[in-house]
Amino acid sequence: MSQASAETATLRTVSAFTPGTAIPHTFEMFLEEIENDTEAPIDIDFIGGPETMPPFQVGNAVSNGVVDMAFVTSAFYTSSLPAAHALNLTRYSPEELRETGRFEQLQEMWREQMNVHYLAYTNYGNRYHLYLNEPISSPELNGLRMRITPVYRAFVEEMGGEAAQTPPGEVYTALERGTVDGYGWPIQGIFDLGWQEHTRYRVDPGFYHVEVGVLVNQDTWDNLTDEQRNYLTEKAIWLEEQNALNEEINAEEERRQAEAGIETIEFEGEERERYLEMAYRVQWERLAEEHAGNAERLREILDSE
Ligand code: 173
Repeated sequence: MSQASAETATLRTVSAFTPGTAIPHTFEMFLEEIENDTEAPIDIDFIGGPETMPPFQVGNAVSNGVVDMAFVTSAFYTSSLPAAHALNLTRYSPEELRETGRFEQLQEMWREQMNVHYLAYTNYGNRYHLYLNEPISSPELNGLRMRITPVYRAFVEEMGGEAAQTPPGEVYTALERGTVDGYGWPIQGIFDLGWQEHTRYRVDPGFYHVEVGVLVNQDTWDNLTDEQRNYLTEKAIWLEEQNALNEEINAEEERRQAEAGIETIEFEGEERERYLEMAYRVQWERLAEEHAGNAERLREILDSE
């Protein structure tokens, strides 16, 4: 961080998602808000997206201070904070997390384990789906190879699919070459990188809550003035309010996907309930197996009454 004057701090910022696409849409509104505010005690030096830094390295970069701020999903930094992607399984909205003190517990954990301040939870209200090029008639993926991140791995494997992890930037080529039969991705954004050209089906319902966070390096955060921290926190709450836009955006994406000829494979009734129940159960189980301590702590914060 550079301190131009006592009043203004400049935060070097990266994004794990391509600028101008659906996922960073509200984050870019937040950057613009700050940029357009002539009174802002914060300057943002936006360095760029995945073209400037591989998405799975962004968490590490904000953790060790190579950058001051990052827009990144928890599934991309599980090597820095194991089980971080339990955030996707939250029973509570960001607003409810804040009201009940759970947000502070998350911040404590992110500070202790990753040396970052968890500033804002974006993309809540957006949901993950499976997309396929082969039809299925029940929640089974036997013989199918799916592009995944840690968000989808346990669920895909539980259904008998083979899981292949790639960053978003490699999905198009994998589909074009047929090295995968499908992929996991939110309802928003498949048009941004041209994936509709190689997508025949979307599986409904969507599952989990998409989480993409704004993280600030903890040393940077500690060196800000109270005024600067309060300013960023206010803007973060404003940013989380923009999650309300997702309902309408989701509907528009569904419409566009149908128009592009993507058919829906929809599980209904009891099968739908079983599909959703399985999604949550197998992910909590996987997290508990692999990272018992963090999984237990996160389950208490995100999933307890
Ligand atoms: O599929 C992914 O790359 C992924 O895990 C993700 C997470 C949040 C938003 C978009 C994609």
